[in-house]
Parts: sequence; structure tokens; C-alpha cells
Amino acid sequence: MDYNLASPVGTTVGTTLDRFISKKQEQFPYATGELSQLLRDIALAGKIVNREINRAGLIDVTGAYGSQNIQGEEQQKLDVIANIRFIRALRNGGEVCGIISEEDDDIIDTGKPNGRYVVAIDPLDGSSNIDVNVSIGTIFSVYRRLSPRGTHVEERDVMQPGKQQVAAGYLLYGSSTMLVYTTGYGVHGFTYEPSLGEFFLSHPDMLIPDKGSIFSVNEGNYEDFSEPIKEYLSFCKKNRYSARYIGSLVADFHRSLFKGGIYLYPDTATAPKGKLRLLYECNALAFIVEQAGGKATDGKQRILEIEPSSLHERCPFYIGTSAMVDDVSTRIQQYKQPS
Ligand code: AHM
Ligand code: MG
Repeated sequence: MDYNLASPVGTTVGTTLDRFISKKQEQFPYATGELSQLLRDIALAGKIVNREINRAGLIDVTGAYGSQNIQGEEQQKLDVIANIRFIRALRNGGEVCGIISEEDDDIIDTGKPNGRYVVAIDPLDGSSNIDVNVSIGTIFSVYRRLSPRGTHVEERDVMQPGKQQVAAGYLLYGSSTMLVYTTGYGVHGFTYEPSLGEFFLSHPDMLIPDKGSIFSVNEGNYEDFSEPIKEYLSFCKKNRYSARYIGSLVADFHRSLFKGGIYLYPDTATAPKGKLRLLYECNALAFIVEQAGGKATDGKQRILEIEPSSLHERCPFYIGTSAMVDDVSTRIQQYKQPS
């Protein structure tokens, strides 16, 4: 069957996100439009969150959740606001029956049992950078539900391995705001034009460079890293690789996608599964990087193969240029503990 996936019509640089989504949908004769609408809902919520972030310094929404402003109204932290915005948009859209969010302990039942999809989302990632005007992001994964439509969301709907994702993406709130997503047919990047209120296609068919010389890791944890990680970092330094670490996963990943490189968040003795969350941080970026020709592993296996065992589980994370991820994974697997 010819889906004419390479059709340039309506998919050239400068195309609006809305038109791009519609054009892509037309290439799939049996598509119902629900996934397209879901992506539009996320983009809309992203615009609203972007506005809140840009005003953060002015309207004093940063700071501790639960404190009160001068009118005695409760103030909300930006990550809480972002969570509310995304959940509201997904609930109103009706395509999603359940959501798992970094901000909520349990699965959120949207009250839309006919929704065909579930979403895993980190509404505002990079918490240490929120209050200091450094780039932050939103990360999302979309899965087709396993339970029958017309019923309430179940845990198995969100506990699927990453290879089952039907779409994934991120928003980067940086020097410009971008939305980057994949539905399994390449990775496409859109840049937000605030005066028009539109995302425009700026980076079609993104591919990660197959060579990289940037490594990105929190070296403050060095003493807790295992020997193969320490050795890999020595290798990077001996080869005069550049060290870059923003501390916002989306921003660090975005740079790797453009320039090539590796991002590492290893496990340590005190954090045996690392820090990052499988369901709403690692899986989405792993899907994107593979679509862009890169790799993501936990040191032992593809991130996308991991069968989740709990909603908020963590995993070690190595992502970026294939050769670099292979190098660090090989070192981890071949390392023999001294007896
Ligand atoms: P968060 O979900 O609390 O924001 O934590 C995730 C963030 C990532 O964006 C970033 O890559 C990492 O934590 C930074 O961790 P650290 O401060 O330990 O280097
Ligand atoms: Mg996070």
C-alpha cells in the first residue's frame, strides 16, 4: 500500500503545525483524526504554558506552591499550573481516557471512557531551572489503550513498554519555544511565533548527527558513579570532548539531537535506578531519538523494550548519538567487578 509518506504537499518549512498534522493524517486513509486532535490539544496547552512561563517573573507565579499572594489568593508553582493546563486540554479534547503525570501519584481518569488513547506526561520538566529563567520543557508519550473503549482507564493502559508508543514529543521553552514530535514516521520540529500564536515547521525530518563530541552529565555525582561510567568520562576528557549540562533534560537532549552527543543519567549505589522516570521522561525521548537515527538504553537494553513495573519507576538513561551510546553500554556490560 502506498501511503505516499514522502509527500511534500503541506509539509514544507513554514507550514503551520495544524496544517502539517492534517496533511500527515490524509496520508493514512483509515485515520480517524483522534490522534491528530490530541496533538493539537497538546500544542494548545503548550502555548498557554509558554505564556505563563514568559510572564513568570512579572506575575510572581514562581515560588512555593501553597503560599498566598497579596490578595490572599493561593499562588501556584509553574509546574502545578502546567499540570493543570495539560490535563484540562486533554480532558476537554475527549480523545484521552487516562493520564499519568509526574505531578500526580495515581492515574488520572479523564472521565472520557470513549477516549482511545492514554498519555504519559511530565508537564514541566527541569524543576531546578524553573525559578531561574533557564530553559525547561514538557515531555509527552501517547499510547493506544489496551482496555476496551467505553470503559474506565486501567493500569495496564499506561504500563506499556515504550515501543508501543504511537506518538511522543516535547516542548522546549527556551530562547525560542519549540515543539518536536514523532508519530513513528520521522521527527519534526516546529518553532513558535508568538506574535502570530502559531507553531511553524522549521525542522522537518530531523536526524541526529552520527558523530558527536559533547557529553552531558551531572558530574557532581562523579564519586557515586560506577567504574565503567568513570572510565567513559575519562575517555571523553582525554579526547577533549566538550562538557555541556543544563540540568533540564529536554534542553540537554535537544542540543544532542541538533549537534550530536550523549546525555547520561547513570544509576549510583544510592540511586540504583538513577533519577529519571521511565514512563514520562525516558520513553518519549527514546522514541524520538530512535526515529532520528540515535539510540537510548539503560546501559543494558533499549529503553523502549523495558516492561514497566510501576507508574513512577526510574531507570538509568543514556541517550544520543548511536556510536556514543553503544560505547558506554558496551563498557557497562563488559565491566567485571574486581573479586
Ligand atoms: P524533575 O522532573 O524534578 O525536573 O527532574 C528531572 C530533571 C531533568 O530535567 C534533568 O535532566 C535532571 O533532572 C537533572 O538532575 P540533577 O539536578 O540531579 O542533575
Ligand atoms: Mg521531570
